[in-house]
Amino acid sequence: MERVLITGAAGTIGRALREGLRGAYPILRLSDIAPLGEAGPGEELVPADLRDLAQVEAAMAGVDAVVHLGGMAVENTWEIVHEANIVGCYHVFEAARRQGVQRVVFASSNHVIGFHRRSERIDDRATFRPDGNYGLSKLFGEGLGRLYADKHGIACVALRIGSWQPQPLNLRMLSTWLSPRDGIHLIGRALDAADVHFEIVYGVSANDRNWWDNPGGKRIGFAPQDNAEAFAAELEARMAPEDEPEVERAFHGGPFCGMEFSGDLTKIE
Ligand code: 15L
Repeated sequence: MERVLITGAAGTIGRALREGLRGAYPILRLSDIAPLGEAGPGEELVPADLRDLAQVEAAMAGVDAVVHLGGMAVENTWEIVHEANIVGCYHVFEAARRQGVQRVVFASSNHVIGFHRRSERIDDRATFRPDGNYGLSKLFGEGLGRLYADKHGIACVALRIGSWQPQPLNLRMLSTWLSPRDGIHLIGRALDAADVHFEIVYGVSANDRNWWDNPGGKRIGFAPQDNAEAFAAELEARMAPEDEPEVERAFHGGPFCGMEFSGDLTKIE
């Protein structure tokens, strides 16, 4: 692979990836609407607004693979999520098709399956249970990945990222934590693995309390090394499960499930 594009390269994961993939491919092309600083050796900077298809297409010219991290990374109003993650993500896949890009690595999220109960262990075939506008937009992105793989032959790996943090910050993250080291390795495998058509892979470290089986991860050679359990004693000394509101601690998606919740907890299987 000669040239790899990263959208959202100025964001948290984007900045870590810029460092982590340095030298892995001859050219790393970085794109964002936020400032990207100076181009380093082997880097190209191509700013683009995901809401503008022509700009996204220009950023995609001559690219072999794209890691799509851009857009809204947390819950927000429908209008904002729609523009950034529905329209923006469509532009990424459509620009990739028009420019002959071979592979899209799509940063999806655990919030696609957020309303599964924590008592349930799931895998990549679990029913979609989005927990807000953001989760719904990631579900749409996974749908785009599937469509463009089947209809246009663009390989796609959708990464259902858990909690990308330097270390777990609360008890939920003892299950959902993805260390930056494992995250960079994961994205590298998603770019380099052979024989990919469409895969859904959970982005989670080797946590003892993990809720997600990951056959797609095995298929692409993802072998996480970090385990959130190393932080468990310290977190449990400071926090109790009951500190999490009832709705949040019932489901995989945690706080996203609790936002604007007006449902009936007893009716959610
Ligand atoms: C995500 O998808 C978000 O981007 C991030 O901000 C966290 O909320 C994470 O999920 C999580 O579930 O911890």
